[in-house]
Amino acid sequence: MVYQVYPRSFADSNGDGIGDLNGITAHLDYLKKLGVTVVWLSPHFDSPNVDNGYDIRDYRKVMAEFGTMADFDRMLAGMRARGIRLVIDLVVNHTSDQHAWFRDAVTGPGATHRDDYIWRPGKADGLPPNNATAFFGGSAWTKAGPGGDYYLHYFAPQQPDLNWDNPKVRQNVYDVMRFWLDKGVSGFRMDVIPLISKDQAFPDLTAAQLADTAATYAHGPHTHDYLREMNREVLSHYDTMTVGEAIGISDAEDGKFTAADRHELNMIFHFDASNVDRDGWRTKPWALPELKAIYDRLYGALGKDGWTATFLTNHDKPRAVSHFGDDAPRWRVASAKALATMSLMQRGTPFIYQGDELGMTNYPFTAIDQYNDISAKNLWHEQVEEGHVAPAEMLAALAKTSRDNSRTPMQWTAGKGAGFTQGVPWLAINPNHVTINAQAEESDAGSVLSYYRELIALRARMPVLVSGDYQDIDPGNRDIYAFTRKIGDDRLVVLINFSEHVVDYALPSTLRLKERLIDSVGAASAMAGAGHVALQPWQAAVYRYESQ
Ligand code: TEU
Ligand code: CA
Repeated sequence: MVYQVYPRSFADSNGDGIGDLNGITAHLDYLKKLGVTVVWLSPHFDSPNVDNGYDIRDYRKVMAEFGTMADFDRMLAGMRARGIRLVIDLVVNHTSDQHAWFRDAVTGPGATHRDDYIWRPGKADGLPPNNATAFFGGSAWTKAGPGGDYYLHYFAPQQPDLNWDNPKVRQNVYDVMRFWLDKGVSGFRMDVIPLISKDQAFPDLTAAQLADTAATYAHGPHTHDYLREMNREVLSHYDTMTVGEAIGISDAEDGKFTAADRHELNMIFHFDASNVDRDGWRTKPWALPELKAIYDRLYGALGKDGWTATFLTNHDKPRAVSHFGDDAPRWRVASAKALATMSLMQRGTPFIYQGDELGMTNYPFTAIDQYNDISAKNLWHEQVEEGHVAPAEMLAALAKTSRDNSRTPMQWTAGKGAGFTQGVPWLAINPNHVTINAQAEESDAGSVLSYYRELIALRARMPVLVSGDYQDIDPGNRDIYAFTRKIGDDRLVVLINFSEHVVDYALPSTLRLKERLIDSVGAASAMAGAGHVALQPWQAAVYRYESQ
């Protein structure tokens, strides 16, 4: 049961408005009580924070705002004492432009670290080496330093891509990994890992390739060679867990990263579910059967022995309840519980993003200056300031999709600063913390938090929920998500009402309910032996069943 901590927004221990490692240490009992067994910590390394830590200046140093190495060691010891393992973020497709390697590289051709990065001359007509675009807008190339060459950056210009074809670079990365593993961390979440290998010819991209740069950049020639080398040289020598952020990778390709006999990674994140309503930066309508089909395809591709990670959101996505549920006061609690049931009862390793266990919602953004995220700011610049999109249209899209929605501070209490900080928070706290907060939910048996604890405990005691077969028993239903999990005689059916009306749901004729294991509403919805269940709006329940 993995819990993602975004350190900047989790808990501020010293009143500077920025979450820190001591703040995490202070809340370890909360994580323990929730039932978390692994923490994934978003980057905690020294960084100028152009992209909130995903631009690393020194891989062996703790970000000053987050604390010291002694604080890190204390946090790790506190986790281990509670049986919680720590997985850290490995961001090695790129470094910060302030990293010592790049500062040397940029001094010109012939610099010691020049070939740690990717440099190419521009085209004769003053254009960059090719037409590749960066995820945060503009060209993926920036001209810098003497010699007039351009360097490659798939993200911001302040995030130059490392040259993985240089064996020295790979050895440096492996040394960084050993440094943290030797300290006692238990693995890595690997940032944009499919992007590390590049087609070094850098041909101009076609319009189709440019329309999906994630898929284009994710298919370099040597990615799997490098991952196998990393496994052989580093991972195989430690007891680790690895999860790759597989942007641009289809579910059919999952096994190339995760099949046990390939010795690469343990699991990867797929983004199809979180992109079900996305069309570039715009949103589009979605229906439940599309979401169900995504899970079905993934399990189909994985086969019986494949393994995956399931998640509803992370620090790059809107809040789960605002995205897939209904965050209006009337349905927020019910729909957050429904989504938790969907995610935590799936096959695979569940990842919970901080605050989701409270049913935290998107922030009510109304103006561009409320945003912190570089991707929102750059999009505004490219689309609105350049006159392509009306401000109101972009503001409406950003309010739904912005990464800042999930980055607002954790809501611990109803008080000023939400129990997150005694100072001025680095990003505004959602005003709804007066009702949505850990303290209030702690003492409420009907809260989202209480329900998460129940679900996690259920999963922990029932192996069928972890590794049992998954089958969607009603894929076309637009209101109800109904799936079974089974191993031998251990048979469970999960029923979730995604609609805002009561549904009298008839089970397949071969299936009879036996015993209710968990229920998000607590209403007596069906008796043993029943063949149908009246499901309240957004109600979710898990039953044992028997086959007739
Ligand atoms: O994310 C990769 C990535 O592609 C996303 O930023 C994507 O652009 C976004 O989800 C659009 O919705 C990883 C990190 O998770 C992210 O925070 C970093 O900004 C990015 O890599 C660069 O390191
Ligand atoms: Ca702080």
